Amino acid sequence: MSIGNTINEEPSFKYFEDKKLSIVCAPFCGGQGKGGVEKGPRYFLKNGLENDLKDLGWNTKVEMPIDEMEIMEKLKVHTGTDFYKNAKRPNLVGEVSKKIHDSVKDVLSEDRFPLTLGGDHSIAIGTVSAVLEKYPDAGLLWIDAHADINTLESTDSGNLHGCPVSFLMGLNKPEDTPDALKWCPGNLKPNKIAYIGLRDVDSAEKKIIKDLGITAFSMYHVDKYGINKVIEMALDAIHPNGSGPVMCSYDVDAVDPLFVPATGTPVRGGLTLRESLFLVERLAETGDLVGLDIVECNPNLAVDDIHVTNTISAGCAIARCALGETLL
Ligand SMILES: [Mn+2]
Repeated sequence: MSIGNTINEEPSFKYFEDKKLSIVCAPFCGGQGKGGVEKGPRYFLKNGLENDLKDLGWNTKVEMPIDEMEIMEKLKVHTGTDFYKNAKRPNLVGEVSKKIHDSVKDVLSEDRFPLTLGGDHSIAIGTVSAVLEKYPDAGLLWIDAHADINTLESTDSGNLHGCPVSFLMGLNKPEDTPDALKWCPGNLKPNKIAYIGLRDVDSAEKKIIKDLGITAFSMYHVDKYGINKVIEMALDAIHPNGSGPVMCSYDVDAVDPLFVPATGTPVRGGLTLRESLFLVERLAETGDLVGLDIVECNPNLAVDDIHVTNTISAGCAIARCALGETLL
């Protein structure tokens, strides 16, 4: 395996040598039913994330492609009226993810690294699409307790934060795709995505993953092989020739709820805090990272202030480690 050749034990960013970065705020909760996840970007920034990234040598900017108050007003209108089959608010998700897409596209056109802060995971329809436009050969690491690959036909909950991968891969029939989501090219290939952290996968999703031969490492594999080996196998799957651009879409529910309690769909038996951080430290070490999402921090779901602090500080640490922070 040639991944070993890229090990240099120091973070590097081949595609962003000028170390310019934009924090793209995506305060959106319409891909699921629980209010509060739209507060994520505000809490990350309040926790000092931008300064932390400056301290790591990044020239930073903050982008606000969607207006939180406006979205909350639209949410009231769309909830109860915006349906497609079982899917809830597809037109709002489509409209918002397109705005996120356009922002990430602009960020990349300025050779800035896109760090997108959710918001729920439906926003990744926008971020990943934009990264694939700039880097058509990019591989995607989807770090999550869930596979988020339900189609409009297979989703039980109707919450579109459980469906972004199906849109990215074009798995929904054109006649099933709501107008507002038709902009998404859906050209992510099954051999260009790898999952890490799965432990709550619907039976329809298991079938899709098996039928398409998608590389998926559940918590079983993390236990069996260890996190480093799993990351290397995941990178090898999306870039069999050894290296290439890597986008990471990181749902904080991949992390065990002991460490990240304030998230919408927690599942026990997840990554430890160190495994969660090592994962992105290891990605930074490859130098191949071209984009990062951190999604699903929901301060409203914390039962006390310590839950909020633990969740937000874990999210910020994931961002810092992905962007060059090291222990020594
Ligand atoms: Mn997710």
